[in-house]
Amino acid sequence: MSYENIVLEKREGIAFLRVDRPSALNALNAATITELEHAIDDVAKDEQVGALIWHGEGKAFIAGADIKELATLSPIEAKRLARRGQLLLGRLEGMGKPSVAAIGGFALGGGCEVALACTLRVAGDRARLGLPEVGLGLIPGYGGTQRLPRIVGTGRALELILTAEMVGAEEAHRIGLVNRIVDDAELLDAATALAKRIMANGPLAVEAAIESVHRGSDLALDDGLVLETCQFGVLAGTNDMREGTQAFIEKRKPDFKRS
Ligand code: DAK
Repeated sequence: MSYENIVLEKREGIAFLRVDRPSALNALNAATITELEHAIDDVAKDEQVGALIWHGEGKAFIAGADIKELATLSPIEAKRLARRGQLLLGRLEGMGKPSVAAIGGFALGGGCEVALACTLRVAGDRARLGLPEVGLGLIPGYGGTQRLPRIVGTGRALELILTAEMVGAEEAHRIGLVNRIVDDAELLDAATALAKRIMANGPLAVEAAIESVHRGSDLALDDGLVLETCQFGVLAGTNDMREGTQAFIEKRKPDFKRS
């Protein structure tokens, strides 16, 4: 599939996914969602790719769903598009590889929700994040009401959602909405360094840790602990676990094979 609204590049085991509609501040229309579905599927299946970095062209990460298109949708079309967006972000979150949102500029509405579905978030110092949907007579529809409170807590999530106000990078960092802030000029380098740091670890362990944290947050503590022990047991049977422990004993770097 050739892409018109996104660019997908793979370098050194990292997939760089860039939304490329700068004239609309990278707003997500249906055509872009279709391309993103294809790209995420590609990244998820590609054994050579260990991590994804999602970023945006120009002065926005993503300024949300395409409001001009939204205004033309029938309720059924809106429902279908919303479900496709939710499934897309579920696929991103659950693809078994870490993803880093490199947030340069606006990450609003659906754009903020994309960032929330990424494993980690790095913001450029001029980033502006928010969920302005209630100002449009909507509520966040791509998981914002669910993922935001899990990341920043219910009180802060409700404040952001109900006021519809944007926060800058500093405030986003203070409340835990983003993991790191860097100079805008260093955004991609910082996201890449973070992805590489994670990729130096056992990929099966990274996958299991992401799954344990995400699944576990929906479970009672005891059930989450059982999930953790199951993941632990599965990893104990992998070559990567033997390699990781042996490398420690032999005082060398491990060479993980994802097996
Ligand atoms: N959609 C479409 N076009 C957009 C856009 C958007 N979200 N954001 C910006 N643009 C367009 C502008 O219309 C303008 O186009 P032209 O007028 O030049 O043709 C161009 O991008 C540049 O934008 P501005 O001229 O406005 O740039 P400024 O620097 O002055 O302002 C801004 C930047 C980000 C403050 C402003 O553009 C803005 O407020 N944009 C809208 C942000 C927003 O409200 N985003 C949230 C959208 S709501 C659903 C599932 C999910 C969702 C909805 C439904 N289902 C349940 C159905 C998600 C909803 C959302 O994301």
